[in-house]
Amino acid sequence: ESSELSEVRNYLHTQKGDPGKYFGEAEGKNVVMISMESLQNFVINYRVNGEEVTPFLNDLIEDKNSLYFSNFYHNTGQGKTSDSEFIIDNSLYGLPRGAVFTTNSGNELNATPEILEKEGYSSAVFHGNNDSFWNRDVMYETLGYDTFFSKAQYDVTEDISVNYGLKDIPFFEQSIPKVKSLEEPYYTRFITLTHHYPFTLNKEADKMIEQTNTGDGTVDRYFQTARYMDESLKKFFQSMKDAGEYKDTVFVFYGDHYGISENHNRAMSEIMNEEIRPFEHTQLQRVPLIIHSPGLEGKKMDTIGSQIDLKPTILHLLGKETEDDIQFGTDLLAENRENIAILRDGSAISEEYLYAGEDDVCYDKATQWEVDNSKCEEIQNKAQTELNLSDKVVYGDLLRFKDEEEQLESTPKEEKQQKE
Ligand code: GP9
Ligand code: MN
Repeated sequence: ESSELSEVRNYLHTQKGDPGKYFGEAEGKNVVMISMESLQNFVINYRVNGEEVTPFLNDLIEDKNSLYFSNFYHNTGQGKTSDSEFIIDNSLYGLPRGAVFTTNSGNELNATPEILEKEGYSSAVFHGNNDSFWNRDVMYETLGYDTFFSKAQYDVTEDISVNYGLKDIPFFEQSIPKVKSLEEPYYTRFITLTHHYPFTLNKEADKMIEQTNTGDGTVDRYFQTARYMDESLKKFFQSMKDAGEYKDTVFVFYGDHYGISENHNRAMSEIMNEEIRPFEHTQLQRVPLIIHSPGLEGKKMDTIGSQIDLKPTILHLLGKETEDDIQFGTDLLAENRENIAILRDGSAISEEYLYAGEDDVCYDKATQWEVDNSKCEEIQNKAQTELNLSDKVVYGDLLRFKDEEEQLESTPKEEKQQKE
């Protein structure tokens, strides 16, 4: 059994990116992860009738203390938001079908909250929906979270709800005293909700920009709810400053998954001013990633990466080595990492090529032309290898063998020989 884990480990040992110059730059700081519902990267700096959709995020990207990644992809599958949470906390892929949160919530894992607990961190998740949605109440125990502030801990009235639950602005407002109650340093995730399909708002005051007019209601409403969420982030950021929770904190804003599916390609081609081929569709799987902390040296990065890379990136920022971890991602800030993103459908993106998995087409990125599939063979195979190995870890619950192996490794040689 645990020879399977060795197979994974052997593969991963050839894939490492060394911690870069940002290692330890946020040591001892709180971590605030913000899951931005359905936010795709194309809305960044996009304007509707001259008005920015995400004015707060656009400004934050320009801040001298912000790192912005413009080639950052989501890796999620059917588990949507829950997949993004799983991927980010474990640096393992979600599953080809179903949601790990519901199918494998009893697995042995080595998630970020558990790792940071050993460094003296507390941990919490904040979300305005029922605690059992996506089996979160069960899975957060497995991931090692201390506290889950869900709908029951918020004052949720119809007046301040829309769609799935509490609106983002009151959600963040009510979260502030809860954050203040946490023991520092903390590792936290805030999961927004209002910018969720079918992108509806129920108060005129919440509609801060016009809709677009492609005639596709989903696409047209998308910009309005995105604008509302952006406003909630702005208010939250300011409130954290006012509450004295800013100075010692690193903020990680990330999009959880796409919001506009390929069923809306006609309207999207109008929005993007280009035909949506498998190439553009794959590029639309980019989601925003902004890492911000006072004192951090900001930069715009064109590094190609994905959610799977966040765990080592964050742990390295906090000054925690990860070389013995079973993780499929690499530190986005490492200098020698391979520039690649692998999506759950088998798509893969490198600097030179883009392989669109579902359509089995290969593109040269520089010309954006379709090229012979052999050009993508290398990244296509790498994607298959990684997804298969990660699936083995999850389906086989292989991390339960990790501690055993580590004990063997740390046993003095003679004793080890006797054991064998
Ligand atoms: C539900 C929210 C949305 O609580 O996280 O989930 P999604 O449908 O985006 O996976
Ligand atoms: Mn979501």
